[in-house]
Amino acid sequence: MNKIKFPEDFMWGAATAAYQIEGAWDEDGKGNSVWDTLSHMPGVIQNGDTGDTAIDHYHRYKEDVAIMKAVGLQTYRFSISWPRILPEGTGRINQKGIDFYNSLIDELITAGIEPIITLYHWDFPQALADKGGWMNRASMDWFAEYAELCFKSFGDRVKNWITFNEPWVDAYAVVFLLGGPTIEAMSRANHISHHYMLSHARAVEIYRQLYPGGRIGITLDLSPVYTEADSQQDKIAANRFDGFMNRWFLDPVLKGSYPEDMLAWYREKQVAPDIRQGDMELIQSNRSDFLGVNYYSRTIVKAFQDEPILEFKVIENRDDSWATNGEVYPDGLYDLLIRLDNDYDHPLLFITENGTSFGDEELVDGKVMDKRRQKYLQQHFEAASRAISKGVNLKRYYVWSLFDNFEWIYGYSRRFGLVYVDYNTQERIWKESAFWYRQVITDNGFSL
Ligand code: IFM
Repeated sequence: MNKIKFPEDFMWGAATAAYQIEGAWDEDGKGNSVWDTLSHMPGVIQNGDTGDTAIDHYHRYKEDVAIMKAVGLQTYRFSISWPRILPEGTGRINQKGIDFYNSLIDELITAGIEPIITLYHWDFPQALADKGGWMNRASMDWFAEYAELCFKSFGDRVKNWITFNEPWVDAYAVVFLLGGPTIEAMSRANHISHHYMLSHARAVEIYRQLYPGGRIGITLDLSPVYTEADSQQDKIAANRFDGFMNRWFLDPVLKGSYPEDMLAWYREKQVAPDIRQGDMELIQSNRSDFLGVNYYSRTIVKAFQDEPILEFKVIENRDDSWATNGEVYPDGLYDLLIRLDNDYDHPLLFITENGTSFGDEELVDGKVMDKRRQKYLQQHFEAASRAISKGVNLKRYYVWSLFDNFEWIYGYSRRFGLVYVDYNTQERIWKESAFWYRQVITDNGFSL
């Protein structure tokens, strides 16, 4: 039997996000987010689901922290709902929102669980969306105001911060949902992504002035890219996909500049962002302390000249009978971690999300026998351990997710949790994988 052991200082955790678990969508003075708006539009979310109640974490956070403690989590990643503390996005502060997060943080610390906060996990204030949202260059001032309020309210106890979750999905997914990149859609997404990078840099700058001893980074959804054939054209396409999804964010946050090849490509295609004087200096002087990696799957691409802007085609490689969020490919995590270590000067890495969901998960006799999830996690933990043994500076692992929750446009149809939630009663029931994870944490490893 092969024993996998993690380093002494390695930390195990789980992750969630505000809109996906909190509920209480219009309680205690909270403002609306774009997800409140979207989920109330008929036909947008599967089964007409909304995050109105979600898993009612807003009212049940004490019970939920007790579950985290029982599972043995050493650290917990959650996000703040921007409109819960700033109902109009800027200006007026909602003290009840601040109180909620203070209580949650205190509860975590009392339970011996280290909090790590994501500032922005997609639930953008509707009031700011009405002012042009992230397309508006003023968004970096809005975000700076919000970030500063969070740092000042919670920074005495929270020492690890994530500015953005998966900016690529937030900026570019729409491009694909609407049927592929047009000049207008790509140009828009590139503008938005530049505003994310500026907002990130501003938040890093503010945080460092306030709390020089803490750490601040960003979470990117990264996908290692492969080709099916060995052709030169496909390799060029793979490099472009890598530039489009991975390097477009990795380079600014870790190196302080955009990848030259992508910038030139976007300029040629007339979809480049509007980079103004001083922007790159701001980005350059506020690089991240750590990188949060969300890994779900790899991407296989081939050259496709008929696609007018990016000239690649993603080859569908899903295995929906097995899992959602793509093919199960643990070696991709290994390849990705090694690549980050090599190309970005040995950065401090946290896996801020990794996990899987099944459409057919059921409670039978009070139990959820999710051996598939356990296998999935075990394979990915093993890949992470292999990367660590090669010298990669990976220090934390957050499973997505602790609880079943609202999976965006899929509503409640996909269950990612270690803990099952009965959405009728809000009862939390440990899946088999939660018991297994508790043992992994206790042993700081497992046997294969
Ligand atoms: O649920 C999402 C999360 O909000 C962001 N990363 C991927 C997860 C699973 O799809």
